[in-house]
Amino acid sequence: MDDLVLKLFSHLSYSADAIVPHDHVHIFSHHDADGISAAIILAKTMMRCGKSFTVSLLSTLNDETIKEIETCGSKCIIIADMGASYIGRLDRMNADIIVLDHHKGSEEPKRIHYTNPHSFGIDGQDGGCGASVSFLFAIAVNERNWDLVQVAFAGIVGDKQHLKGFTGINEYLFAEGRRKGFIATKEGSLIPEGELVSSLYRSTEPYIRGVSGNAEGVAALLRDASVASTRSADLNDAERRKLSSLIAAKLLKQNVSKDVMEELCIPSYALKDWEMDAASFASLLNSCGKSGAGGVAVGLGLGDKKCLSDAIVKDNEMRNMIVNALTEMDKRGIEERTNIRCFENASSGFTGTLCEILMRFTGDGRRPTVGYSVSDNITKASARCTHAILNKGVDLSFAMRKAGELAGGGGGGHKIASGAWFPPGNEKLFLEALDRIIGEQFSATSR
Ligand SMILES: [Mn+2]
Repeated sequence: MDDLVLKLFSHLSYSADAIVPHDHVHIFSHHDADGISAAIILAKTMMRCGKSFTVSLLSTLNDETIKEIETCGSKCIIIADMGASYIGRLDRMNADIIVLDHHKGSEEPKRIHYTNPHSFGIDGQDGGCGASVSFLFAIAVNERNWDLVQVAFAGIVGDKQHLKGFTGINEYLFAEGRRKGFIATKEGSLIPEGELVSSLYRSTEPYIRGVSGNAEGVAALLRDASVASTRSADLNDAERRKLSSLIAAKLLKQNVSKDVMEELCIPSYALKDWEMDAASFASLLNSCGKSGAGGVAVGLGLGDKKCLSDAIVKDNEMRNMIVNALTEMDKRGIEERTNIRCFENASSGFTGTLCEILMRFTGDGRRPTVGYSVSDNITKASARCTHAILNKGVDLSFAMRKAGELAGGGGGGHKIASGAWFPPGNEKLFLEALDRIIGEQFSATSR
């Protein structure tokens, strides 16, 4: 174990002691793939200690949802993948509290147990996520929990911490997880896993123009590649070569950047006990969490077969919905402004996901992409950019907050991924402000 990870780990052994006197633990976590992976790891750890537990998944931790924690009545509470921005308030609660977060916070606790990679010189952006910290907690409770490293990998991949190689906690988990035989790397591929017709139809990693969301396009591609196999695992070498070069040619034609092509070719991580790779596991958890079926996701993580089949159905529904929205948007065309590209999404909930896919697979990659959805009383916007755009001086967190405020609302988030909200009717005002602010950020660095 690297020195920094070792320090973080020994800090966690104190947190592990804190659960000993309690028979019941209430686990709160975030409803995305990382948060749910963390919740599964913690729930399984409690089960193995013979403790009863409750899991609550929150879409976000704010002044409203923190009340759920304050009134849950449990004497022992674990909060994963969130909490860093409420340390002071959690400190004043009358319970044994353990916070396992990786988002930047500014407060230090006086009383509660709080572990965050940022406090140990490890970058929580890519060196450790909610699931990685929760996993270290699990092995601080008992070495026998090492098998749960497989679940942690769904969180790591779900939070996209694997794209630039492993560092920090993740580097240790990868090396040990592989050595112990829980994780195996498989060569990356442009061909999606599973039954070819449906997986190509739903493919968004990559989004292949004219194939994703297009049944005739899928049939034509398979015909052109002379593929007779029906599953990706059964492809022979010639079929595999032909199919991936045809996909690569299509991606180049739609101007996919070298960086994105490289990301598509990174290895996938096969999980020994799960008959799937980490990305598929993350997708199941994410789809359940985002469609309000977090319980199904936790259930599958605890080994329930019915939950697993329900989750597969939900995941397929969600991915169909996303790919249909994408093809629709791609057909309609994205509005190109001077410094941003923008689109309106009819249904909210996955605008950020659409932004990211449209940016990486349909744009020239030089401008941030922003999407918004209008409902009765609020318009919500999500924006995404790339590392290359960040290097040109763009800070979406600042720009989205400022433009949101100018449109009568607010916003914020990360430099690379951010959100904003404002009253409906102010979309034009918001987009103009955002376009101008991002233009200022671009020109401040080029000067
Ligand atoms: Mn996370």
